[in-house]
Amino acid sequence: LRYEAGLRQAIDNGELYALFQPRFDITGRRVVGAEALVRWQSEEHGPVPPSTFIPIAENSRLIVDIGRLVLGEACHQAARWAEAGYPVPVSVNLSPRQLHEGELIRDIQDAIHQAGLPPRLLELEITETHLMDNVDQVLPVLHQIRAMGMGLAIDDFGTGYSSLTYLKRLPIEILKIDRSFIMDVPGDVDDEVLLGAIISMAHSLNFRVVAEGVETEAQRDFLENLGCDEMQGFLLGRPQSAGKLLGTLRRCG
Ligand code: G
Ligand code: G
Ligand code: MN
Ligand code: NA
Repeated sequence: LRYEAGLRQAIDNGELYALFQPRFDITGRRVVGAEALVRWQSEEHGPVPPSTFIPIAENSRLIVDIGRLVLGEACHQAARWAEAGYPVPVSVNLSPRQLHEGELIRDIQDAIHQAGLPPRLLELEITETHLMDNVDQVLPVLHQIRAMGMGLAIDDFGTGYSSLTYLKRLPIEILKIDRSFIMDVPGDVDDEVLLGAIISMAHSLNFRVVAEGVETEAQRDFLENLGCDEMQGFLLGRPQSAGKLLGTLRRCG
């Protein structure tokens, strides 16, 4: 609880901010988007990793405030990239609570209006596990998001147990394959086969497929051969400031 109060204060003090990780086409030549990832630079504790404070925030309503902050910052920066001639979508992670509490749709509308961002340049990510555990409550919100013209991606795909044919009935167009499936390829035959099956089935159902956590050229080659569409990972770009991302766009936009 003390930690929660500290986090509350950190939000008010402006200690939280977003970095942006570029997403590339599978050749690695062009940036096709960027994912907003929240960071906390604490006056008191130094940098606090999201794996520490996101779960705390998710256990309170703080995640709604953090989500709103990231959404605002992401839309603002994506509008600036677009003005500079690089209209690539920004992705924002949604927490379960944001989908159930608070005023998500209004927060989204406020963020894009204040930034003057075309809705198609905002994409929202929801994890497979959360989606599957709450389809009935979440589905109407997903339809609203799509009706407003924004993109929807399923995050950490493969860690839950949903079937792609089931997912296809939801208004989702992008599948982000969890890093755990990428980690040991090429080499781990089971994962190689699994990846190939996921990608080809996803394509036959018209999903766009993004590989997460690509760290080596060998992984990239392997994914390109499987026909994977896009990728994210340390090989091509770490989470970086919005200004640095603009530089990346100038080189690879
Ligand atoms: O950036 P990093 O790999 O350290 O993020 C760790 C975890 O925190 C990831 O699962 C990521 O999805 C989550 N995360 C990062 N930024 C946000 C955010 O703005 N909102 C939510 N809900 N989760 C985030
Ligand atoms: O859960 P989600 O996919 O939203 O989280 C993305 C997280 O993955 C971020 O914390 C980001 O820092 C991390 N990440 C991104 N690329 C790589 C990578 O190539 N390797 C590893 N280990 N982590 C990565
Ligand atoms: Mn994500
Ligand atoms: Na993910």
